[in-house]
Order: sequence, then C-alpha cells, then structure tokens
Amino acid sequence: MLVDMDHFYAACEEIRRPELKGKPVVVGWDPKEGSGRGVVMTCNYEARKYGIRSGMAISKAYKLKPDAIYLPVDFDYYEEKSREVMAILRSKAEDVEQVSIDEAFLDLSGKLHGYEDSLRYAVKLKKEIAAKALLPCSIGIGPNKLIAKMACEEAKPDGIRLVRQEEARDFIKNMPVGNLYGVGRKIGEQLEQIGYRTIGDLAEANIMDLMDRFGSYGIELHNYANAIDESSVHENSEIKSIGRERTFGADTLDEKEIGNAILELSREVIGEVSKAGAVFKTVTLKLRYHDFTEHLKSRSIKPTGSLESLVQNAMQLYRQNPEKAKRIRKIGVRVSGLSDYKKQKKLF
Ligand code: TTP
Ligand code: MG
Repeated sequence: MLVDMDHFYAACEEIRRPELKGKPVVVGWDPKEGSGRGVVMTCNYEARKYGIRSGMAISKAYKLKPDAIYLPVDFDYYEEKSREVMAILRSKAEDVEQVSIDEAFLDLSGKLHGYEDSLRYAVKLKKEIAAKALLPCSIGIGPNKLIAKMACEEAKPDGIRLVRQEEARDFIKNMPVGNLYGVGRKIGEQLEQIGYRTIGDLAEANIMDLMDRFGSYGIELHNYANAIDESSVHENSEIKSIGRERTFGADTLDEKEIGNAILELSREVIGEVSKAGAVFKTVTLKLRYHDFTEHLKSRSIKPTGSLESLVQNAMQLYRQNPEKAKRIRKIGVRVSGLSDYKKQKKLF
C-alpha cells in the first residue's frame, strides 16, 4: 500500500487557517506581485484548476492567478504534521517505509486476507488520518510497490485505488511511458524517440535492445513495464542528522539571547545524539532573518559527541553571520555525518 498526502503543504496550511478552504492556495516563495524569483512548492487542487503546479516559477503562477493566496513555506510545521501521520501509519503496520515527507509504503502482506480486506483496511486508515491528523490522503494498493505507487497517482485526490496482481499489466500498459515509476523526463523522452510510446510498448520490447542502450537499468525498465517489482518495504532506520530549532518571541539582534539559544539547542541535540549512541562530524547553523531569508553554514570537525565542541563550533558559525544588521527570527543547530560511537572508538 502507498499512502500519499494530498497537496500536503497546502493542506497543512488549511488546518490552521480553515478560511482558506475552497480558495486557491499556493505555498512557495514570495511572488512579489509577479517579479518574485523562486518556485511553487505545492498548491491545492483549487489552484491547480488554473494550471499552477509544483516546481513552476512563482512569477508564472502569479500570472495565471494573481489573486490566489500565496503563503511562505513553514517546514517545521509540515514536518510536525508529517511525524503525526507517520506515527499513525507505524501503529497500523509492521513494515513502513517512509519515502518522503508525505508518503510511505506499508507492507500488509502478512496482515490481511486478500484484496477485499485491503480495501476495508484502506478506508479505515484514511478515516483515521483524517480524524487524527486532519489531513486528506490518497491510497494505492497493489501486489508490489511499483503498482501501489502508480495506483495512488490514479486515486488522487482523496481516493483509494486497488489494482490486483492479475490486472496490473493492463492497468499500466496504455499509459505514456513517462508515467512509469522510476522513469524521469530525460529517459522518458529517449524511450519515446526510439519508439516506445506507451508502457505496453516497452513491456514488449526486446530486453537485449534495452540493455544495449541502458545497461542493467534496461532490465529494470523492462520489469517495471511488465508490472514486476520485487523490492521489499523496508524501514530506513538510519538516522542521518539531528537538529533543533527555535523561534524567538520577538525578532532579535541580542547576542546574549542568541548565545543562550545556541547553548540550549545544542544541549537538546547532544541529548539525542547520546541517546542514539552516536558521534557527529558536521555542525550546521541555520539563521532565519525577520524577512524570512535564511543563512545556512556548516563545518566539518573531528567526530565527536561533546557538548562543548558543538557549542563552540555553532558559536563560531554564528560569528560568520554575513547579515549582522538583520534581526533574527529563528535559529537552528543541526549535526550530521553521524556514526556509531562504538565503531568510532575501535577506529581510533
Ligand atoms: P507531493 O506528494 O509530490 O505533492 P503534494 O502532496 O503537494 O500533492 P499531491 O496531492 O499531488 O500528492 O509532494 C509532497 C510535498 O513536497 C508538497 O506538498 C510540497 C513538497 N514539494 C516540493 O517542495 N517541491 C516539489 O517539486 C514537489 C513535487 C513537492
Ligand atoms: Mg502528496
């Protein structure tokens, strides 16, 4: 099963501002009345009616619908909502593989009795996410990850789509080849040029020809086009980074207040690092200024788990702040390049 939240960032905004419902909402960079640079991160389905899409230049979106509601991105809030959703999913299935902020695969093979059961399960799950996290989602169900993912695309918005094993090949065969999971725009164009217009065309291609052109990826393409995907759902448990952020009560330039915040955030981060039994080798400091622009700076150090070292490095990064006159709205301390403490000790 693949669960993917609908117009995720925009849906999150609609929770805390219900008056947005039914209006076109665009989340992304400031359009600055059409002169803004940067892109649309996402928009709700109301805004999609006007042709606005994720990744589009914000200036273009503004041309399409100048009186849409344009909102800045608030990652922290979306991450918080994401954690809520993922916690619900993890309480429901043993194997959950989160693939992005708003999407996860669930392996239910051992849990359910046949496809009918999976439909009932999906209906319940959707209701639970709507009731607890207040968010809409779509669910694709299939015999493997590839088909579940592609079924979910068809289910959008706010739907459930089940594709049984025996229907899987037919389900994808008339779709344009560019819709095949794992095929990017470039490869899609290449495939079309050599005559594979639909996924069905690719399914019937000669494997040798595909291998000549694409190497082992050619085999994968051929498998995918035939609805074959043997990859398993696996939890990606490796922690990549640990960070904490804090927004000041009022935007500030006060060095003491900022220094205290760095110390507190560092303490919290080190708490997590030691819980994970890890050491880190990169420190990153993030500053968000009153005008929502950001400054991000990192440095690499000898692997350590020490609070002193984290505070020291974070403070040094702060002193390199290039915008000394800009009031700071929010500050974040993050460590990455984490590795197992015991392994490190052996190494030393
Ligand atoms: P998606 O699931 O691709 O998109 P979505 O949830 O907004 O809409 P849909 O209903 O079609 O699933 O991405 C999840 C979030 O990731 C999205 O809300 C915003 C962010 N995102 C970007 O920042 N840039 C992008 O180019 C895309 C596609 C998404
Ligand atoms: Mg989504």
